[in-house]
Amino acid sequence: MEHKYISTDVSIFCKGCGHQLIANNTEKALQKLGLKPKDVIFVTDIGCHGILDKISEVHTFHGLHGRSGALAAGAAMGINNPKKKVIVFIGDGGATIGLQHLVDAAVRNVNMTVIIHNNFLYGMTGGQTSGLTPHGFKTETNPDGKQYQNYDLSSMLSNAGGSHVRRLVGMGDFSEELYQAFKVQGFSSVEVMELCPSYGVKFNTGKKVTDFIESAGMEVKLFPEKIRSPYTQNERNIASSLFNDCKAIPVKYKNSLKKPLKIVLSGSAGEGAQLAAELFAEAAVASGLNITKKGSYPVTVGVGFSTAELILSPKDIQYTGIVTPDIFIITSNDGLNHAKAKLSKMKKGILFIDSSLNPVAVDPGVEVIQYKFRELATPRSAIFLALDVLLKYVRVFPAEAFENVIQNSKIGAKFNMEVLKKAEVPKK
Ligand SMILES: Cc1ncc(C[n+]2csc(CCOP(=O)(O)OP(=O)(O)O)c2C)c(N)n1
Ligand code: SF4
Repeated sequence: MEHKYISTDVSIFCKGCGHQLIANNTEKALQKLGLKPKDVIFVTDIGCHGILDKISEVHTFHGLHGRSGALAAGAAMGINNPKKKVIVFIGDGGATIGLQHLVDAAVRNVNMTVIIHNNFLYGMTGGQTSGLTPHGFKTETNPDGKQYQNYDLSSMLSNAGGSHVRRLVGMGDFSEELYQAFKVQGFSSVEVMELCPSYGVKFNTGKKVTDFIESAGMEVKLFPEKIRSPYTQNERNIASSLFNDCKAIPVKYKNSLKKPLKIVLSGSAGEGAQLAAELFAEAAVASGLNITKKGSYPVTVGVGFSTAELILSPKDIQYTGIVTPDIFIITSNDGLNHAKAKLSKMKKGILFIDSSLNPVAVDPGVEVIQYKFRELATPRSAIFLALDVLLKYVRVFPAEAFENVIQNSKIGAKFNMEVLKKAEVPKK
């Protein structure tokens, strides 16, 4: 087995849940497809099916309930690369909420596969009725059975023009059917019919999934395939995209990093934390490292905290979250207040903190470096100075790389480089 996409040795759903079978069959189908895990993107959303993220070993994006279809369509159109595979995992509840997104993706024949986990109810919230719940099916909200018909999602997606649309009963090995769908260039969907053992079976004792499929007149089949081109680059080019203007950054510097390094910057909105992190990331790439950057700030973008999380690594970075940082930089009171919870998890590493801030209690294993970042560099450039001092102190890549990136950036002309160049390095 060359690659792994889902850790199927861990069971994350209730015992007997069909979602686990979908996960297992997806893993098998992807094995057959043979893409590198880096070329596979799972888009999930809210619901039991969405906890698949926990055991995924590919790119994942978890969206709002019902929105995975739209998010995946955006990703697929933006990536616009037939060698990448975008797969949506959505429940019947989510498919009800995001129906138009799915239909629209089929209309455009967006290059993605949608796996609909149709257990006829909202599983995660206790078994309520969804738009795909068949007539007569009993749920938490319709204990006497739903009084009207479900809509036939697969028929709708097929009629909308999706290249490859299939409905199947989620039992045994259906990896070949998933593989056939994954292979399609264009829109494909597999509606997997299952019963939720925790609610569906409990409310509908003695009934089988096939009883409801039959009484609703839903066909279990591959719907007539459409020979259509997928939504293509020509159409995408006329729209703006985050992927336009991406430039390759040549490697000019060396680094000494042997394992991932997790850095959190925490300052105030309007004081450059996000830009500093982006320029730092560019310098890290120019030093041959992989890096991820996540930004977080309140919706009121001009006030309050602004934090950035950076992971640097000599190897691929599979997960971009930071639970325990190795290095924390705090340059303002807003930053300090926001940082407290995460800071309390640190048992070792380094805290660079502005000297003007009140002392903060940290684990004795954490080295604390107080520095006059705000006073020496002004509040607007304090985080830049802090990152420069960090590089000179821990020496993962040359501070020169960061300084050059700043100088060549949009703020370069006005930036006081002297304050970085003259920065004193704390004594070890
Ligand atoms: C916009 C929004 N509405 C409602 C909820 C509450 N909610 C969480 S999970 C869920 C049910 C999910 O059901 P389904 O999509 O069928 O997936 P399943 O749990 O059956 O896999 C709901 C309604 C939510 N999280 N977000
Ligand atoms: S509640 Fe139902 S859908 Fe959710 S994991 Fe349990 S069995 Fe599966």
